[in-house]
Amino acid sequence: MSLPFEPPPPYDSSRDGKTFNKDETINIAVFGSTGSGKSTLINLLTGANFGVSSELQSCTQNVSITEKVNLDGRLYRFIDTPGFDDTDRSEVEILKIIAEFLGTHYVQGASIHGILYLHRISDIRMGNASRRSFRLFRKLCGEASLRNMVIVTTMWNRISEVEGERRESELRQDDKFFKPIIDEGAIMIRHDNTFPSALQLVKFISEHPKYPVPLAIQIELITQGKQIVETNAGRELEYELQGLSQKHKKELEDMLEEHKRLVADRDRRERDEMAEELAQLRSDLTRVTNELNNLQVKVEEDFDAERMWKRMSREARVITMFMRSQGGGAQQSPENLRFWAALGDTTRAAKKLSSLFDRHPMPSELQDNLFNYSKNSFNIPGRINKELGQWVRTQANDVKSMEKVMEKVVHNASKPKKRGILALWFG
Ligand SMILES: Nc1nc2c(ncn2[C@@H]2O[C@H](COP(=O)(O)OP(=O)(O)OP(=O)(O)O)[C@@H](O)[C@H]2O)c(=O)[nH]1
Ligand SMILES: [Mg+2]
Repeated sequence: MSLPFEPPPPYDSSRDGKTFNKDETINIAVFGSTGSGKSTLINLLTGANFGVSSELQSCTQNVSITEKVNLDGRLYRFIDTPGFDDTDRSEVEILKIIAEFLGTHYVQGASIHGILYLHRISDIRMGNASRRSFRLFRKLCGEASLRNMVIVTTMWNRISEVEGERRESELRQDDKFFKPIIDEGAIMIRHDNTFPSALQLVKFISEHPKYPVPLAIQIELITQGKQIVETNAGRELEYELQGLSQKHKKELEDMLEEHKRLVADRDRRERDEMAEELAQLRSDLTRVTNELNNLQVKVEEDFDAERMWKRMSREARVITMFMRSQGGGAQQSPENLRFWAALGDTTRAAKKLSSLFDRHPMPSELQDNLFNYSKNSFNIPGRINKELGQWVRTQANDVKSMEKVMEKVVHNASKPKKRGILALWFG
C-alpha cells in the first residue's frame, strides 16, 4: 500500500534557525482584510494573475495556491485568501472557505512555512470590523504559528512618512492590535509595492527559518476531528454573533415599545419614520440569526459518514506507516512516538486496533494520559512516551496481520455499503 502523504512531523524547537532544505518548497499563506493588497503582492512575486479589485469591492472569492516560483534560487508557493470583512459574503462563509482549504492542505501533508498578515497603513483607524477580523485570524492561527508570522504594512504611498511612522508605532503598541503577537515573536515589515520590497518579505521567511507548525485550526479540524463551530475561531465567531444578535434584539424591543407609544399618541409622522428603521433592524437581526445557524449547523448525517470514512482511511494509513517504520519491533524513536501520539485521533484508532487484536490492549491509564496530552499539545511527556513505546513493542508481532487489516479497511472504505460496518470499528 503506498502512502498518500507524509504527515507533518511534530514541532521541535531545536530545529528552528536551521535552513530549510534546499529543495523544499516554501509555502507562504497571505491573510489580511479585504483590499489590503494580498493578491497584488502575490501577483508581483509570481507573475500570477489573481484578480485585483478596486478598494470598495472585495475581489478574491476563494483560497488559491500559486504554482511554484523560483525567487533568488529558492522555490515558493503562495496561498491567497479572501478577507474576513468581505463585502459580499459573511464571516461565516469566509471562515468555512478558509478552514476547508487549510484542512485539505494539511491532510495532503503540506506545511505552511510562513504567514504574511497584510495591513493598510493608510487606514485612519482600526474599526470594529478590522479588529474582529484580526481576532478571528489569530484564533485561526493559534499561538505556535506566531513565530512564523510577518505583519506587512501596505499602501505607504498614500500617506506622509511622518504620519505613517506615527501609525506604525501605534500599531506596534496597541494591545488590541499587533502588540500581543509581536511580543510572541511575530515581526512587522513595511512593503512599498515594489518587487524588491516584496522579495525582501519572503526572504525574511526563508532566511529566518522556523520549523513550520500547523495552524491551530488544522489541528482542531483534522487531528481532533472538530466541527468548524467547535474550533477556537468558530467559537470566537459564534460569541461575536451572539453578542450582535442580543444587541439587535434589545434595540428592536426598545423600538417596538416606542412604536406602541407613538400609536397611542396617534403620532403618524414619527411612526412612519420609525417604520423604516424597524425594517432595517429586523433585517439585521435576520441576517445575524441566519449566520449563526449557518455556523452552528453540524455536518449532515450522510456527510458525517463521509468525513468519518476519510478520517478512518487516513488514520489507517498513518498507523500502517508507523508500524512499518518500526520494522516489526525495532526500537521506537521518541520522534516517531511523539508524532504518532500527536495525532490525537490516531490514539483512538490505536485503541480500537488493540481491542481488535484482543491480545495486548493498551492500558487504560495510558490511553487516558495520551488522550489528554495529545488533545492540546505536541509535547507528550517522556514518561508517557516510554510507556507507549513499551506497549507498541508488545504489538510488534502483529505488524503483518495489522497491515492486512489496514489494507482491508482502506479497500472497504471505498465501498459505501461497508461504511456501516466500519463505523462499528471506529465509531
Ligand atoms: N497604493 C497602493 N495600492 C495598493 C497596494 N497594494 C494593493 N493596492 C491596490 O489596492 C487595491 C486592492 O488590492 P487587492 O490586491 O485586490 O487586495 P486584496 O487584499 O487581494 O483584496 P480582497 O481580494 O478583496 O481580499 C487594488 O486597487 C490595488 O491596486 C499598495 O501597496 N499600495
Ligand atoms: Mg485578493
